Parts: sequence; structure tokens; C-alpha cells
Amino acid sequence: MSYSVVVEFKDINADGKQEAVISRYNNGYANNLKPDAVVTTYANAQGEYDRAEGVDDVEGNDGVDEFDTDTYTVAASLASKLAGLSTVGEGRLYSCILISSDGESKTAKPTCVNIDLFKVSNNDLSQPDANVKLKINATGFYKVEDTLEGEGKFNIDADGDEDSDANDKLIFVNIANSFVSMRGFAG
Ligand SMILES: [Ca+2]
Ligand SMILES: [Ca+2]
Ligand SMILES: [Ca+2]
Ligand SMILES: [Ca+2]
Repeated sequence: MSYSVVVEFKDINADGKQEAVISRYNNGYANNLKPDAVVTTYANAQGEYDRAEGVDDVEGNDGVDEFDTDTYTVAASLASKLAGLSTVGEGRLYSCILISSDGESKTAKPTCVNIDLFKVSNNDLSQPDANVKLKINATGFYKVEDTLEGEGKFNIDADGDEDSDANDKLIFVNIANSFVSMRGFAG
């Protein structure tokens, strides 16, 4: 397996806002494994993630710069778009996201990106509450596969407007693209 990213939402400084803690596993996530990097991103009063601590060089070739901070804050903002994530407490549906891929290469895009979602009460990252698989198409774009277990159809309401449509899929596509853009550090 190639690298994995775990995005966890929790209020670590007790100011009533959710921080997004992004943990990177360069050789794939495994239980009890220590992450290779942990970045904490902070939301402003508007709930936008605009500050990051612990940032490293995501491209792996030009040192830590503004682009790296952007990459992490964009990743946090995308993940927080999933239903209820930016709300504290009862309104929250998922509190953790695990993103992984099948690709080992640092340069070629992975053909599949897997996004696992975990509810607030779920601490077991081997048992996701929901999963979305994306596949790359001939022109290099990621598309949500409609073959999920259960109903056999994409059925996640990512933006919280009570349906599962193209807008919901787009959120997952954007998360996959953001994840893939960080792949330079893998390996
Ligand atoms: Ca906080
Ligand atoms: Ca950089
Ligand atoms: Ca929706
Ligand atoms: Ca909709």
C-alpha cells in the first residue's frame, strides 16, 4: 500500500471550534503505527481552516513554504465539508476520514483512491461506517464508483442537503485530488 492520510476533527484546545488533525502515514495506515507527520489546522471565526502547525514539505523538494500550508488547510477545509463535520457536538456525523490509495509511485497518479468515513462514536479505523471508492478515468480525472456495498449505489449526503447527487460526489473528487497532490512525500 502507498501512503495514507487520516483527518480527525476534534477540539484539542477547548475553544469550541474543531481543529483538523491531519496524520500522514508514508507507508500506509496500520493500527498502532506512529504517523510520519502530524499537522494541526485551525479554523477561523468563519469556520475556514486558515492556520496550520507542524507543516512539512509536501512536494518533498523545495522546503517548507506557503504552498505547503495551503495544501494542508485546503485538505482540512475539503474534509470539513462532509456533513456536519464543522459543527461541534450532536450535529456532527463523521469525525474522522481515512484516505488511502493503491499507488506506490511518486509520479504517476494512483488508479484508485479510497475514502473511509468514521462516525463520532467509532474509534476503530479498520471498521469504517461508510466508504467511497474513486477510480481514475482515461483523461486522468477521479470519478466516484457507483458500486458500493449495500444498496450498490453512491448514497452519501456529503453536503448535508438531504440527497446524494453530483455535488456530493464532487466533494469526494476534490478530497481525492487534494490527497493525490500531496503524494510527492510518499515513499
Ligand atoms: Ca478548538
Ligand atoms: Ca514545499
Ligand atoms: Ca447532498
Ligand atoms: Ca444536492
